[in-house]
Amino acid sequence: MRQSDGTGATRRGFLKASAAAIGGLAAAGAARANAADPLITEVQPWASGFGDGVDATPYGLPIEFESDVIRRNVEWLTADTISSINFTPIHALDGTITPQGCAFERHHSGAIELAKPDYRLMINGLVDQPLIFSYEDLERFPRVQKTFFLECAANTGMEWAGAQLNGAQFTHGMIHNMEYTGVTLRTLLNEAGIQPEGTWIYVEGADASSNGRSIPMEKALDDCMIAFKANGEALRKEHGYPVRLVVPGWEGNMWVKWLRRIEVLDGPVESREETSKYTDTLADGTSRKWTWVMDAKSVVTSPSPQSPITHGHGPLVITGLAWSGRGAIERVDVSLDGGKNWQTARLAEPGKPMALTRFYLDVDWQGEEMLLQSRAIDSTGYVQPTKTQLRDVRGLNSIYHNNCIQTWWVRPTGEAENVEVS
Ligand SMILES: Nc1nc2c(c(=O)[nH]1)N[C@H]1C(S)=C(S)[C@@H](COP(=O)(O)O)O[C@H]1N2
Ligand SMILES: [Mo]
Repeated sequence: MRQSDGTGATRRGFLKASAAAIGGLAAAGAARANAADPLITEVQPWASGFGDGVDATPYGLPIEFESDVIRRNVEWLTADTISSINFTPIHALDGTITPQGCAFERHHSGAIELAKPDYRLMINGLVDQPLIFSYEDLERFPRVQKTFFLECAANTGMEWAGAQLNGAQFTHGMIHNMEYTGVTLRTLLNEAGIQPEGTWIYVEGADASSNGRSIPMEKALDDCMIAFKANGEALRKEHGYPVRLVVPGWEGNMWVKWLRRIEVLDGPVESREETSKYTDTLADGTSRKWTWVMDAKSVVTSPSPQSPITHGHGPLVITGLAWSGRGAIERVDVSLDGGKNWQTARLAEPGKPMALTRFYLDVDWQGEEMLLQSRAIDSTGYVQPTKTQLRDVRGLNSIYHNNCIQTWWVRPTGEAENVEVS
């Protein structure tokens, strides 16, 4: 395997060298411009008339050729689509921002329609002055903007006992990454005035499930956000329009959508919430709970089962995503041989705390079988564990918080499959 250093100059040299190596045939990555190519020499239908006028789609959708880049669910996972989940098509995306339209959804009682004039947010409990905010009130507080990933604690949860779902979308797609605009939770809590005994908050949504959750005050005052915009535009209905809670780095179930109430309390509310559901089984049969932070994790998004290699031998871009709820991604290593040898991947941009980081590894693929893996290392020095290492601690019966290294078996045909290596 050869690897370019990622600079344009090297890459051009690399393409030229591989063209020469295969004796003047069309090089992988670029064809010689000597054969007549009708797409170059002939006038095409799209150049023989006019295209659409400016108002054809006042709010644009992806072009029809991209119609398979959509959220998908796995029908047998849940009884219906109301209390259910679907998955982000991470195998088909690049960069780090997830467009809202294909960002996975998780609802306990369906996505509700709540108009801004009907929106209210109440802060009560152990505060000096209980307050009720309208949507317009929220817009008048000093605003902040930050990008964070949201990962459902159940992401990769079907993979504990063995390689199961064939595609990065299904194994790792309960994640999205958006640029949020809103106000800090600290600003609103301080507006109400937290009393000294107020050490926890209980947050709930306006939907029938309410998705009530307890959050320690330390986290609430640290970096939580009351968000009303995502990726520059209003939150979509399915992501909590008009207002959702953002809890950076912590499991998705705490990011309450359609946020309606924040109660300041002197302890967690256990009976009313689902904390008991979100426990992690350990190898010795005991359980742990309140594992809120999402540990460092990564996955190769392409090539992968839904994104096979279709372009033949030569230059191949291996790419994927890495993230950590404990800080920024420092480094990502990629292995082509199931974890025996590792190469350091190139980060598209330096990692941002608690946000997705894109990595690339440019290789010269000559049709050899690969056992593709990626391994994330975050700013705390934590290294993403292998599946075996994780199972030694957590056993086979866990659901939540599976952050192990994923393996794709890439065959000489370029097709890929979800596998495990020992
Ligand atoms: N009000 C409310 N908030 C909610 C939920 C819900 O059902 N109702 N689901 C939670 C869970 S389990 C997850 S993983 C995230 C999913 O957010 P998303 O639908 O924007 O992807 O929302 C959380 N917030
Ligand atoms: Mo979740």
